[in-house]
Amino acid sequence: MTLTQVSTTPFPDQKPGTSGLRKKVPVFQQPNYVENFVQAIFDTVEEREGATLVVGGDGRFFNREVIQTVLKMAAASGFSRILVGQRGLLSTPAASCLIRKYKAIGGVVLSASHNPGGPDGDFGIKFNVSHGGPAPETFTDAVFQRTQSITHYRTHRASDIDLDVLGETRLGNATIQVIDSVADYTELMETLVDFDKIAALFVSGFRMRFDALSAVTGPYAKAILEGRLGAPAGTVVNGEPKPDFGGHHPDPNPVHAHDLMDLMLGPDAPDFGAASDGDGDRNMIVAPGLFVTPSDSLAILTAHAHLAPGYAQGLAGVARSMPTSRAADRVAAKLGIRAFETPTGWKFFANLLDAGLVTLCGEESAGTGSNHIREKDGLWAVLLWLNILAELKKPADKIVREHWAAFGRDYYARHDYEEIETTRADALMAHLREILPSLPGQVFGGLTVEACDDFAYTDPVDGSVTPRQGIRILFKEDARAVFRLSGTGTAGATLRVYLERFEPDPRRHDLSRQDALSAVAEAANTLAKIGEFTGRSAPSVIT
Ligand code: G16
Repeated sequence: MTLTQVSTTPFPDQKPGTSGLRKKVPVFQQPNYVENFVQAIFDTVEEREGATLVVGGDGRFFNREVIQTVLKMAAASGFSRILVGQRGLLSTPAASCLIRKYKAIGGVVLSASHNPGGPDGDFGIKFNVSHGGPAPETFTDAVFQRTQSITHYRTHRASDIDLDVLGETRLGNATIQVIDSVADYTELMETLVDFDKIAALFVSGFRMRFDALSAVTGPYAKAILEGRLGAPAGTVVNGEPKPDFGGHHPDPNPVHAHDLMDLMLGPDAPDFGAASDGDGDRNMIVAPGLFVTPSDSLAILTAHAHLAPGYAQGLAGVARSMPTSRAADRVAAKLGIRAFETPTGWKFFANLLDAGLVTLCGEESAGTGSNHIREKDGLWAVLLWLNILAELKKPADKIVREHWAAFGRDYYARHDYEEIETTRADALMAHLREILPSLPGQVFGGLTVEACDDFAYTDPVDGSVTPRQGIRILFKEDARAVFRLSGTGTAGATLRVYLERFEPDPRRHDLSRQDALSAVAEAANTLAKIGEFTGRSAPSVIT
């Protein structure tokens, strides 16, 4: 085993986005590509000497190889203890939990989240800082700067670490510890939700299906739902993480989790359905015969969280990303707690959570979380739902309908136009920004524009301002359309159009989402000239 310094030259494209560096697998497979980026991260972690580092990934294609590279480079870069998940697996929320519990300086998480995997799929590397959440922009900017001037990286020439067996190995001055990927996370869940109550629910005959989409949550869901809570074997399906996710697109929405949707909307639906994504931070909730939008799920969890032991004291506040529907705001108003609207991206919640301003937060993109870690947490959301179901002893669909009856229903849908040319997408956004001042008072699709802006966020904790976070258009008819470009795609640009309309009248809570939102969709299409700019006549995905 020798410590070596290897010469290298910069790659121009290593700029991390919202969730780290995401590219196609073949890009990461170029010689030195991974090493350059990892060294740039380590060089940016100033206090790494003698510190603890967490390492893991979502098991996608190339995970094991990159884990070995990261471990050898971390040992050569001064970290003294490196915790790595068994088989190289750690869900993003489990990594966040470990960083906090073991006071690590941070963690390297290998994942492209909900993006597809396999040899031609996506790969990603992200760094989470000592509070357990995604690195702030100051950090990722510094990493990018470093990638542009890198001349060498450090590593140990050593044989691979056995990732399958729990235990410790010395590598130079560092100790590498292969840890149980699930144990610490399970322990944390036990402090938040009532395992006994949920176990009693399963004993009473309650049945659910959890679809792990052949991604990382499988081992966690099996250990907790089937192992600890006594759900029957087979409750967790697609529970073995596979390098190509078994051909699944591990994005838990009605389109990609269609098997679960078919079951839940069919005659043999169990009492509850749930799914999670590639790295385990997103969740999808389905009641019998009824898909629960992530925006509604956040609102319902906010209304009932006090029923779980971890939230029995009540909530400090709730935060949602701007494109998420306003359903949670209505609950916050009733509870008399604060509600915050942040830009898309989990890092904006971290400041609010650290300052104790909010307890729960969530996003339309199926991320829900609380102050227990600094990431969204798919399985946690499912467990909190189960705790609420066990307490209320009502069918899940009834809980949703009663919620609408009490607060009104926010009809909601997202239209994605994927892989459009970047120049076309940029032109559409520029067009919107140009016409914004003239929109108020104009009528589109029978709806009148009341107000509109390009969302800018002032962080209530540190006062920092984040401009240009998406176009919001409010209509007098209590409807809203939001336009923004995705920050997580790896090919071309993805335009996201978020459509929403509030319906207070319970007699109108059973419309199809399409019917309820057709006027808003028409208004959005017309005013943004979507067809003209994208060259598409319909969205690629509607969720
Ligand atoms: C990441 C962020 C999320 C955010 C999402 C937005 O999710 O962590 O907070 O909602 O990106 O994606 P887009 O920019 O494509 O709309 P993940 O699960 O990819 O890490």
